[in-house]
Amino acid sequence: MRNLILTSLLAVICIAATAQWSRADYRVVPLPDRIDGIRGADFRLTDNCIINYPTGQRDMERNAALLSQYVEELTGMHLSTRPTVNAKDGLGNISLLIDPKMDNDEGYRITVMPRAVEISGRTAAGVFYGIQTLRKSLPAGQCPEVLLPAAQVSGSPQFGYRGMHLDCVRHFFGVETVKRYIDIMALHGMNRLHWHLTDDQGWRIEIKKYPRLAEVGGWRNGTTLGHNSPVNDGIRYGGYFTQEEIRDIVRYAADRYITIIPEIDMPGHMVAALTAYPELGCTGGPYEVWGMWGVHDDILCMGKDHTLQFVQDVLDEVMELFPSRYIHIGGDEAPRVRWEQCPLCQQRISDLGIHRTERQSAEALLQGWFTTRIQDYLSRHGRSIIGWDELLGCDVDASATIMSWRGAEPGAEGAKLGHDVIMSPVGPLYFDYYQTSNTWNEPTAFGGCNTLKKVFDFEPIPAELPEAARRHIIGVQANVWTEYITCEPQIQYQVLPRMAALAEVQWLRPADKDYDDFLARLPHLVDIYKHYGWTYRAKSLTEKDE
Ligand code: TNX
Repeated sequence: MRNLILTSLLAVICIAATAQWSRADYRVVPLPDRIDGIRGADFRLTDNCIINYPTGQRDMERNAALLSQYVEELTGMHLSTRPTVNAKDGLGNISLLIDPKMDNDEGYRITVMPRAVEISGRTAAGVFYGIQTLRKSLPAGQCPEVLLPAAQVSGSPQFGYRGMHLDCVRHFFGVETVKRYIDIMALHGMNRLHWHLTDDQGWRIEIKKYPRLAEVGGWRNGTTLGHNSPVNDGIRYGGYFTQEEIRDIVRYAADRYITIIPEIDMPGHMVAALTAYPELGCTGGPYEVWGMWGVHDDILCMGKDHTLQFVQDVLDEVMELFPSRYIHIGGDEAPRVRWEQCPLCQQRISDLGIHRTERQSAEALLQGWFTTRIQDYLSRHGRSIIGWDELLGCDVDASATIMSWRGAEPGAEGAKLGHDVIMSPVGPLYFDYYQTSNTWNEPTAFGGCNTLKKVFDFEPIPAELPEAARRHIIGVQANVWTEYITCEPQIQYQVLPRMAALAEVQWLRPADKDYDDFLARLPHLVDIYKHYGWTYRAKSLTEKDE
């Protein structure tokens, strides 16, 4: 008898414990705009539930499959999916629905009723964000049943452009790592991957017309140790993505509503290409794929028609691979010392009738001329350019989107001039920077100190920006340069949990942001990181911001 009582007591305690563990909590990261309780019992999510999607809609079918995959990864429950046949299908199940009456293209609404769950969006992308919110509200760990409190939960992003950048040049990361990066972005509700594919230290995209770009330009003979020390490891290093791999990654991202924006940096950061095709430079070389970090004096020669042809040919293949409306053409850190000395570049300046102004050198205007040609070429193909904020100094047309990296001020200036702007200032959005001022025992980083709180507190729309310019701030992005990041766990360490703070910046209206509240919601998201085996900086959850 005593045994029986004890066992029953134990059972009750166990059930109570599991019940607590297996209740969904909709206060996820990024926080939904509204969570309104509905009267009635919890919905019981078990593996008897089916995920319905509208018949004949491929993207909704994929959404259903992804929801099923996420639930299984987190809880072990296997939910099957099926096209909806009639309204009764909803009973006891989860239904994915398109609701044209919703106003934000990427907004979502989750309605949890005692006997049915509906995830709606104006578009399939919106439904996907609803799926992410539901996913993040689940416990991470084996459980046979989750109780979903009856409620209506809705959210919509503040910015249409919610980006992360990844430099696959300074160090090379393969298909699997990029796909996992995309998974991490999807979990955080982000939709643009700015993929840095070419630079002085390597050319990482196969171009059929110029095979030496990847074959020769894809490899360097060694890498400097430390922050540009005189010691080079002498180890040949490199790699590149084949076009087939790129297509695969682009599709993988698109399935998760992430557009990949490729960056082909020009006219600077081109030493890898010059090594492969020395005639593209002013001096004719020889050049060597660079094993140091920083800004190199050798850039594309503007005096040769061949250079312009080369760039267009490369962009033809890039456009073929990437359906993105935007192509990032770099434009940063292009020293003009070679152009100043190069007779062909000087000839071009005089042929074009370029004259220096009080503000700009003739060579700065030459970069403007080049950029405008590329911009025209791409726009004839229905594409638009994004360039780094240096473009503002080259008199480019206002239809160029500016990526503000040397602070938020260039972005504010650009917006006033009528450019669309993406904010990704070094402080606090360079995730290759340290996350603490106490750098002892941190993995080597570029420098700086961009804490979790600084990221959270960032306001992409500067307070003093005039009303008319505010709508030009179309988005916000964090950048991950990889001079000092050599492997995937280190990428994850640099971005997690700072991406969580960025997600709140991208999704929430400023008045809804609350750091303490964010910190209270973060541990559950971190449980999900742990569950997936991702590396993250645990100290950021507890340390006081200096
Ligand atoms: C500046 S951001 C660069 C990159 C470096 C980065 C390091 C930009 C347009 N140029 O080439 O990798 O700093 O943080």
